[in-house]
Amino acid sequence: MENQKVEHSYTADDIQVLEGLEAVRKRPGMYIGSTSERGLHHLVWEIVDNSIDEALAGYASDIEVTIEKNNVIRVEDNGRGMPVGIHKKTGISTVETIFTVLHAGGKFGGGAYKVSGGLHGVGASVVNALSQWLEVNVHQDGQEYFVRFENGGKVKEPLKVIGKTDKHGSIVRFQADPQIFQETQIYNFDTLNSRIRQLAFLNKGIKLILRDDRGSEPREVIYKYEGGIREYVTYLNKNKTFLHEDVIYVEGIEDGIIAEIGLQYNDGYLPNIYSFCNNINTQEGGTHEDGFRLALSRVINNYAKDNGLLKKDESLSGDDVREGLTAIISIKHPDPQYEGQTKTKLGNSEVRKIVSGILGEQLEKFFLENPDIAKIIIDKAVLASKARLAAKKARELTRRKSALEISSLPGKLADCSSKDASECEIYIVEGDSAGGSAKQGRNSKYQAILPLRGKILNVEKARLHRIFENNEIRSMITAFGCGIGEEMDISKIRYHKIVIMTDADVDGAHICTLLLTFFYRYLRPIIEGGYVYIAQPPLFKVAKGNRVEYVYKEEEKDILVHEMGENVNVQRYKGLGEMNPEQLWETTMDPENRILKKVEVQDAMDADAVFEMLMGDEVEPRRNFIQEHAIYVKNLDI
Ligand code: TTJ
Repeated sequence: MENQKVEHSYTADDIQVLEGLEAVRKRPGMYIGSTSERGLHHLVWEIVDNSIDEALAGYASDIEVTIEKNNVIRVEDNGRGMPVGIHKKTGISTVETIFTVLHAGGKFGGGAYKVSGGLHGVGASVVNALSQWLEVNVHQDGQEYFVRFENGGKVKEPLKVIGKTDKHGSIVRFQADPQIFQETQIYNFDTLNSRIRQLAFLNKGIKLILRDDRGSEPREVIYKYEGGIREYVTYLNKNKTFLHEDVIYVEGIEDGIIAEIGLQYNDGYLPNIYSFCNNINTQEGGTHEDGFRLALSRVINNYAKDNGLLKKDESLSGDDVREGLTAIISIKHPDPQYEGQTKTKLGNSEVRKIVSGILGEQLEKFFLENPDIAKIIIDKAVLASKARLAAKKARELTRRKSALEISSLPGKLADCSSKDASECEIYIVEGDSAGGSAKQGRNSKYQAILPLRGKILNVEKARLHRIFENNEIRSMITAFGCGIGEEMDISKIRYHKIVIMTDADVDGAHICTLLLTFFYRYLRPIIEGGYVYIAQPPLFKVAKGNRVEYVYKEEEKDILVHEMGENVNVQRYKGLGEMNPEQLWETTMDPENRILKKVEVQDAMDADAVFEMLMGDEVEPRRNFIQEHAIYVKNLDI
């Protein structure tokens, strides 16, 4: 059969279309957040979300993402295939419309829960606008269709049939435009991998494959979780000691809103609760989390009282019932409203009651059917409550000052002379000897130095009053000046840059993780406010004659050595202590030369999530893990 062409003629609409895509190219940040590495990866999610929608609608079971050589991304699903007919409004094929009309994505799906209509759902046309080229293949009703766009979304030739097929589904391939993504066009396997795994957890039964064809050996991971978020909770708790073997799982649907909750208690003290709406991590919480907390407190308190585990006039607080709790709350909503600073707080008020109703009813039933598990959970909450009361009493007895009131600065702190927090920096330095060099090398007007001795306390393993007792932590709290936890006041902070400076080795990365976890758990506003940085000391000093160069990235060493020719001297820095004060200033502290990595909330969350693994007894997996995943090894120029 000869190739068929789909009717096409240019209309006034086409011109408008191109103006729309031009707007995206002019201000890409408005559509994908940024043109950094993060924005680049965003392109992938914009496309994948469409396939997820098709799978959630029940028409696709498999989604495959491939990083091809040259950093071309390919996404394939086995759904119905994007509609190929002429679109009434635009007069061109719907496929072309999807890729050339801004915000068109959501209107063509047909699925009930449009992930692509959510927070990031700016649509496939944005990806097209920001691509050097993009190709679409649709397999549908025996025909294979094809269309290609170039130079930011200009159609090369209208959609046409290119052959026969017995498959069905959609395939999109694109190359990000280097003119737009000037920082990097290289995809990070780990970044794609962790989000794809998360999508597999959040959408049970969908098979998600990630392939990387860039290396000499292709790499492939396949995810398919029949248990969905039940398995997500197991995964998050896998290195912890759980208090009951099976994850408690409830699900329900009401007014078109699907709610799923998985929870399991471990023997730790801090909660690990993550919530999602339409696969988006609602970091600021919202009505689904409120509903969850309401039901959890209500059911546990009622059951405890009814069964004599708690006196009638006593009650367990929210903090008590969440101690050591790992939970995922995932809802799918046809019309989500997001609020908050980062638009990651779910605002739909009807959701509170729906989630609390579903969880309340089913958790109550679960407790009645599993009294032994109910008792374990309630005993844990009662213990938490007792510990909290005891700590409060002890505080009152000794009239210990709250964190905010502790006034005298720690003796180890070499403070800066400026009192203008916006220009002040504090370096938290691993070890006394590096601390000494930093003190000598610093600019004492605006740089303060706080040396830490050895490892800081693992805040995951201690209750709040123990944390207050830890010297290293007390030093940090008093130096920062803003208190911690509930009594924190970010406006009192004494430094707008808090710089973690540790050795560029595994132990250094470990200390960094401990610090990030502490900040994430008890000082989150300093991370959200963008005050936390990680210093990047150089890995090598390369010298020849009078020329001395410092190298911060492993890959750059060989290039430089090659460039400098023969008789070069290469020194590997194993620790900060190997540098004299001048070198430390020059390479790691001088704002003119230094490289600082700004810590994002997600980085701290990751540090927190991998914590147990890092704290385990086995050294080897820990070492490997840190080397593979240490976010603090990635560089960023400031
Ligand atoms: C919409 O309703 C009619 C049948 O097809 C439905 C649809 O759009 N399905 C669909 C779209 N499946 N997969 C996509 C899709 C896949 C990728 C990789 C990219 C885009 C933009 C859409």
